[in-house]
Formats: sequence, structure tokens, C-alpha cells
Amino acid sequence: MSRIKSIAFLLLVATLALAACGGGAAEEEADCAPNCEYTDMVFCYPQLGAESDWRTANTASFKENAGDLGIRLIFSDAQQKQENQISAMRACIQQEVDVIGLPPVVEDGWEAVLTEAQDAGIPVIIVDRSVTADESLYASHIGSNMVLEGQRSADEMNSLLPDGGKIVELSGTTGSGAAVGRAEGFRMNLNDNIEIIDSQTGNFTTAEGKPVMEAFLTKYGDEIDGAFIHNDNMAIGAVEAMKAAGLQPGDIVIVSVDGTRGGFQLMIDGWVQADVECNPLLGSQVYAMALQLMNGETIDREVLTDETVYYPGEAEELLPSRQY
Ligand code: GYE
Repeated sequence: MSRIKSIAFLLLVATLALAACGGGAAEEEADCAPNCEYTDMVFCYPQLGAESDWRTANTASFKENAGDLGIRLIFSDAQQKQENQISAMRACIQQEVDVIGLPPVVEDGWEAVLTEAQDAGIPVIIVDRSVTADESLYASHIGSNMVLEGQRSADEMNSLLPDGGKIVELSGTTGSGAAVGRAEGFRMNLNDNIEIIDSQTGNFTTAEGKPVMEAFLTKYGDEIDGAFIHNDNMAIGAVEAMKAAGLQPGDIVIVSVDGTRGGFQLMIDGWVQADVECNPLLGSQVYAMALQLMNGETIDREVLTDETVYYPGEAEELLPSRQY
């Protein structure tokens, strides 16, 4: 008797636990499942900002692809502020959108709003940068492998400074998955004879990259042999500072990240010696996954973009065909 009672109790606990968990794949299916089409989709994209050419291309990719596919896109620009992204997500949850794509400005602090989306049965695809929140709180992550980008950057710096030297780092937004991953990967692969003498954030913008390089030049003068710069827009600002200080292309070797037209131009002009690709054109891939989620299909938990490294020798030829 007591055994039967305890089995019954266990069953009850298990049922309650399942109910409390909620948010299972089946419950996230849309009403149109399993035959949902793009024209059924309301997709929310609380973009993090417009800080760089990479970001502008990323926004254009989501807007253009939505237009082509007939998706209703709810777009907002958080101006690099996490609280704005969180409010935009909450507004989308209220509107009962089908899927949210979140490009998180920083890695930490997403647990509460991701839980709210999950409780409302709205799947979230983390786009571009990563989050530290538990995997169970979102459907998938589609973006670049930032650690690998950092490792590739270090490999380039190693070949540019075979006898070692002193370098500075212009890092991206503090606490962002892109900056954290690139810094980590870079340090993993950098040769022991290369010393990072300083590292400061330029917030991924040209406007903030310039004064950071100015300050480095004032402080270290011609001690600096190289610079690892986390994106092309900051490289543009840094080069402006270097020109103003009377430096010539190649005086300080630069490894940059993104592979935008601006970065290609800097390679053509001799300022940047290697540009590690980071691809912003993620719209159609994210929408395809969003549709799978609406239809209750199984999806990959992480999809990393295939990327390469670009060099000055090919920059002139490739520039006209660059999409961003
Ligand atoms: O490198 C930078 C942008 O998160 C990968 O953000 C992205 C980065 C990109 O501002 O240009």
C-alpha cells in the first residue's frame, strides 16, 4: 500500500515538474504547424545598434530577406544598450510574435527575459554574439566562432612579427561575446615573443577607435610594432590617428576583423595586413530556422558560420564584389 502511494506520489511530482518546465518544442509550434510558410511568420529582431558597417549589413540582411520572403519583421535599434534590447523583447513577447532573433550586445544578464519568452512559448534564436545564459533558455545560436576569429588573428600577427614585438589591442564592446571570444582566441595562439602592452575598448566604432589609438601613440610612441583591432570600423579610426601622428602604412602592422569594404580599402592602402572575415549576412539562415521552429521541426543547437582570412594581395580584385 505504502509502495503504491509512493509511486503515485512520484508520478504526481513528475507530472507537476513537466508542467512547470513547459516550453517544450511541441508547445512552441505555431497554429499553422506543420505547414507554416514564411508569409505566416511574425519575426522580432531587437537589433543591438548601428555601431559598425558590419551591423548595417546585418540589419540590411534581415530587412531585405524579410521583404523577399513575405515575413512580417518587427525591428528595433537598441543603440548598444542592453536595457533597450530587453524592453524591445518584452514588447515582442506582448505582441505574441512567432520567433525572436536576439543579437545580444553583451553576454550576461539575459536569463530573466529569455525565461519570459520561454514561458510565453516563443522560441528565441541567439544571433551573432553569444550569451552566457543556460542553453535550455533558447532554441539555438547562429553566428560566428569568435574564439576561432581571435586564433586566426593571432596566427596572422605571429607571421607578421616572426621575431616578436610589442602590440596593442583595440577591443570591441566590453562584455560582448565578440570581444570576449576574440580576446580569448587571440591569447590562445599568440607567440610568446609577442607582448600585448595595452588593451582598451573602442566599442566597435570608428569614433571611439580613433582616440584610443591616439592615446596609445602618445603613451608608447614608436614602441608599438603591431595592433590587433577587433573590427574594421575601429581600424579606420585607428588609421586616422596614425596618419595624424605622421606614421606610414606598415610602421605598425594591423590585423583587423570583419572583412568590410572599409577594411578592404585599408588593405589596398597598405595599412591593414590581414582582415579576418566575420560574415553579417545571416538573415535567410535565421529565417529558415525560425520556420522550422514554427513547424515543430528539430533544429541544430548551434550553427557556426564558415569564414576565411583576406589579404592585401587579393583586396583590389575582391573589393567590387564585396556585399558589405
Ligand atoms: O565584428 C563588429 C560589430 O558582433 C560580430 O559587432 C559582431 C561584431 C562585428 O559591431 O563590427
